[in-house]
Amino acid sequence: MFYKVFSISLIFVIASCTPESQILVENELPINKNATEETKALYINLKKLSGTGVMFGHQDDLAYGYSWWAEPGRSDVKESTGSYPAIYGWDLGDLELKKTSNLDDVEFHNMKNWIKEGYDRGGVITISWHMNHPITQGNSWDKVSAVKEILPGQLNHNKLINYLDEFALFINDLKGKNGEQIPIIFRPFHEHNGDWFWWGKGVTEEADYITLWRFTIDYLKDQKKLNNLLYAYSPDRSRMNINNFTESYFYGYPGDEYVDIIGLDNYWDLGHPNNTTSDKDKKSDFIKSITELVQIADSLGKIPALTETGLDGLHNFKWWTEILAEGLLENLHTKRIVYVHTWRNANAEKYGSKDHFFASHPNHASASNMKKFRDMEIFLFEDELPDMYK
Ligand code: BMA
Repeated sequence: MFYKVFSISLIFVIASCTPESQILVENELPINKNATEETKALYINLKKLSGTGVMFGHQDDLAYGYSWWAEPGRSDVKESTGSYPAIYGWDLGDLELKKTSNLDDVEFHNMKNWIKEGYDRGGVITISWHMNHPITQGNSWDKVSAVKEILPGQLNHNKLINYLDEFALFINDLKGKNGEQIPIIFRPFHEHNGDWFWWGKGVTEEADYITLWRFTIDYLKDQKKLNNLLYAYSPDRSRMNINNFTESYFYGYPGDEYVDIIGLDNYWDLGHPNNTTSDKDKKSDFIKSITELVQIADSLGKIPALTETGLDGLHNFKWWTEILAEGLLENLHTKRIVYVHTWRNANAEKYGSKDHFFASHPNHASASNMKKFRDMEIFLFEDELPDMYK
């Protein structure tokens, strides 16, 4: 495996210097061969970006911030750095229950408009889904077996179908100015190697997870004819063996025909409070995780991304440059990650006692450091993006 990963990535690096390879990339397609023109363009442009720029993303960026709620035009990222993020993340949890707002109180009607707004400005949209438990009425964190029971032929399969139908209705409503479907990076059933979601390890068997993933993608693609989705796979670093990263990465991997983006959620190496290893080891583990992630993506001809990261509460005011940027600038591989996506800035009033935010808000002591990060050439915010849809 290592030999294969190494040799193929070497070929890719050499090839990526030649004009021929540019032609090769342009002819490449996402897993959905019927993807819309804009979705194909996004796929190619993400690939081309690798090595030239790293896009910055933020969850729920336009919906609310640390000290405001649903105020048009606002964004903690913009107010801290001068630009909106390049990637906008949204979560559909509770949509499947036909609720009008998601699990974090973002109204779906508004979410659709914010998705359109970000896309119209040239931003890239990613969607995750904290899907509620399909059987118990519990939420995503209800660790009761469900995956086996909702697979094709099983008693509760219709629950999954109903949920996916709700999803398709939502996605079909996302259209750009010319009536085109807005391309979306969809990241379903994330962090499946963790033991906290009902689709995760310990509750769900690996083979059942793979079947769930494949069924979901086939259904959305072939039955619902959604041709504007790219698919991101994103295990969580905290449950991976860093000395055996590549092998542990593939736990639950649904196969090359089912994944466009080789993602990783890594909070663990970037200051997660439960990680008690030394700062030096955290840094080298972070670098190792991203280096190998990029090597895996290269070996498969796919797109590497840090699909979730951040330091909750940003108590290290220099986290942006000293932890995130330093790790990502380490070597030729780490620099080739295509985007980094930070989690939400929970509204302090709504969220209650404890701070829960991952991007700087303008009055926080980390804001000037985030601005420094934003000013580094390699990190791309919305106002620095090339046209991602042509
Ligand atoms: C978690 C936390 C929760 C939130 C959930 C879905 O990481 O931020 O507060 O409800 O994500 O966004």
